[in-house]
Amino acid sequence: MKTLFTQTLAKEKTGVPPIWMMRQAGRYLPEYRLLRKKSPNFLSFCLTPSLTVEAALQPMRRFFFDAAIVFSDILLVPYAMGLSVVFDEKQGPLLSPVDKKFCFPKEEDVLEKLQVVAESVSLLREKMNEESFSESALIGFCGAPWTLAAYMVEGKGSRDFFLLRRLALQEKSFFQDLIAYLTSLLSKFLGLQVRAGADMVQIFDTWAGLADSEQFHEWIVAPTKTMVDALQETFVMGFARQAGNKLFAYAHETGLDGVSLDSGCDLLLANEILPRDLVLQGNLDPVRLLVGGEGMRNEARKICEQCQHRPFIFNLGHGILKETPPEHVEQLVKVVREFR
Ligand code: 1CP
Repeated sequence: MKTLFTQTLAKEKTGVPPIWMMRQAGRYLPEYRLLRKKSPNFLSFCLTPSLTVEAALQPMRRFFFDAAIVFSDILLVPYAMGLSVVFDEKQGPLLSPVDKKFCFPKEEDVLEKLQVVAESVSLLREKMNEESFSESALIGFCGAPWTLAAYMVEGKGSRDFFLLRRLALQEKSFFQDLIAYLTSLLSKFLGLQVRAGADMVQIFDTWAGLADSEQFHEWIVAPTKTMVDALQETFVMGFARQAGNKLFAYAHETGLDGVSLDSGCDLLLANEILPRDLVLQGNLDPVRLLVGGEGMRNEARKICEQCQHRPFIFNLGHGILKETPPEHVEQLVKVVREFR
């Protein structure tokens, strides 16, 4: 059965693009906020497949997106590596920070702990088939080595990740080891998700914009290429947020099948300069979705128009904001589906 999503994965252009949204499951949905109460904390929620599957299905039932994404978090990997990871309501994620004395745990032990994510993927596929979403794709994901290193070194979210950038320069040999370790681990982690039933995987490099051009090549392009090579036949999408003009190298040198674009990226220009068979994904500003109305609808049509002659997946430029009215999401899906 050919669907918009599988056609796009096969790098065909489809006219009307398939649509899903980063953070399509989560706090903007009242049913998620209710479900979330069934677990004492966010981490234990992510470690309970019956709950993660329900969370991933909620937006599918409302909006019939062309793909579901497994409900998990990029910081499950540092947790599985033995770091303390706490999601604080106000401060966001808090981790026990690593430094050059960090002892890397055995890869098999970490992957064993991450097996729960593969369980979420296979249970989600099963439930999607039962609930008439058998034609929708299933997306697996992980954080990129650079972005995970950012949280692991800094110990929390940050605007500029100063500790990360200083350590990458001052303790280069340790940083090299950290990135190499994560690159190998994450390749295998994505492999687990693919074997469990993921049709596509996305590598989230949320903090790619912080790397200078030398670091971008060393810590982002090269590790991404290693991961793509390890995943062979798998369809791999990368999201190097705010990479600016370094996106060109990211698209050309990694072997990625597609790139997800942030809202700051000029889609018309990206369409012109990036390879014709590269799938583009993006890039409506989440604030436009939050505000809604004719402004949102016009911008969405413009995005569809600009990419109608290449393989393209409609998405946001970053995750849905928690204040977003769900009705706006419904309206956006309608506009995209009606695009001609
Ligand atoms: O209690 C809650 O509901 C906590 C909010 C929340 C949710 C719903 C967090 C904490 N993570 C998630 C789920 C999540 N995280 C998903 C699956 C949901 C979906 O997409 O439908 C995914 C794909 C992620 C990925 C993720 N987590 C990224 C990469 C993408 C991005 O948004 O840039 C990052 C950077 C994180 C870290 C993280 N987890 C949670 C928060 C609040 C943050 C950001 C912290 C910061 O500001 O640095």
